[in-house]
Amino acid sequence: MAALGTMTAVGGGAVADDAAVEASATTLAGAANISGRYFGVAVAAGRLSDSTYTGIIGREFDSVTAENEMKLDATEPNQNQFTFTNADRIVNLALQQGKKVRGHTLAWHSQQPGWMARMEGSALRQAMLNHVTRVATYYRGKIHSWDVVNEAFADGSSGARRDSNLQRTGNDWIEAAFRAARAADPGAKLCYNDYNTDNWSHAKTQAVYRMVQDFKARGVPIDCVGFQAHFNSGNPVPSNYHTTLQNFANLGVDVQITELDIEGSGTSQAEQYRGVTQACLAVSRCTGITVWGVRDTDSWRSYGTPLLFDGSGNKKAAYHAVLETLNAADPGNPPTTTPPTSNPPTTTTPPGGGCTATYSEGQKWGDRFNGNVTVTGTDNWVVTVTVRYPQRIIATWNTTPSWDSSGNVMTARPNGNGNAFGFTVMHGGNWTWPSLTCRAA
Ligand code: 9MR
Repeated sequence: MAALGTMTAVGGGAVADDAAVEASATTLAGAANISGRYFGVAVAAGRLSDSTYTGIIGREFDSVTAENEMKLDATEPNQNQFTFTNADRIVNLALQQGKKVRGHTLAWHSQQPGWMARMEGSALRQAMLNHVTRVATYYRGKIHSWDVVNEAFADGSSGARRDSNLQRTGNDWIEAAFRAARAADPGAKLCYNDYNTDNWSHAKTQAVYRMVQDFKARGVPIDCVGFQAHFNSGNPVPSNYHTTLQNFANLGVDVQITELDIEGSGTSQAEQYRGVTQACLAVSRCTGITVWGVRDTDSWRSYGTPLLFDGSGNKKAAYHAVLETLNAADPGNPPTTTPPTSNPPTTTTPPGGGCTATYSEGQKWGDRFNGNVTVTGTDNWVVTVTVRYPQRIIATWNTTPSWDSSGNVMTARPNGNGNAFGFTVMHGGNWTWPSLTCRAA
């Protein structure tokens, strides 16, 4: 057999022998990317000065979720006063490193600021929709997937909605939140996220399933369902987990494992992590996995040592099980890993614009690529970036763009006095360069 790990170079003309393409990745994200998936982690702003912590994040993961910093109490501590400082520290770190960001969360019964927790009725409904709109608008273009609504169903056998001040505003509060989120950020995938929805036969799982089925039937904008996947001995990984993920995917939504942690240690923990990873890999619409923290000591339930790295940042057996499983994935269809060699011209200078916008390629991955725009000319110009279906811009940096209603056209200029900005495109197999125009503002 040929040597391992030799990938055909772009434009090299050689056709890779399947048996030779046993490329083995050495990081979680690298291994997840083999099958076009991402591997994410929950990040706490308060730990960003810990270099072991940031080193592992930088190396292993290609998606981040703010563990608490985008929640309602953090982003709107007083009504209509929004603070994004801590959330931005996480978002900017991620985008600078070409990582995706999962937004968590826009509407939730828990971690509400005091003013909201005391509200009811139509005032609360309005405040909730305002929150969704303002936060999703602020992060427009930067969020891969939003947990629009979190944990809205009751535990136990009732299959009912969870009682909360939001639920008491009327049963349609969830769809109202999704519609507001779609209007605010048409490029983000919109997810419903919950826990204890892993076992297909549980009433809560069935209830969420029926809601998603109803939303799809009535055209409520929902793109994905998040399965938190907090497991322990009382709530082990169910044997029908794959069935659950597949059944939801069959409704026409993506599924994502959003907060994975499994209490335990050693081989037993490692095998449960392997099972969850295999279940996701077996469902083509399971697009990625996020673990809920880096090291055991970073976990919200550190006593259960539920994560992939120990307190010193060493890889645990569970880490190796996940890496090995991801590496064994069938590359399937997609990913598209080979970008085309010919592209449109790098520069577009529209007549009378008085400015030039130049595109240059950034990093490329199986599912997305980065692009950079440099602008020269007199002050007060604005650049239009158009991407082609099924491409979507999922993140931007050094710019605060606005969007047309299709979500395909972004109007942007560099922040401050800068002359460059950048963005990440999910390409869906279409590697065509975005087209640029530049005009006087
Ligand atoms: O990990 C989060 C922890 O730091 C917070 O104290 C807690 C407060 O509710 O929220 C934790 O994250 C939760 C997530 O936002 C939603 N699903 C359950 C997670 C674990 O409790």
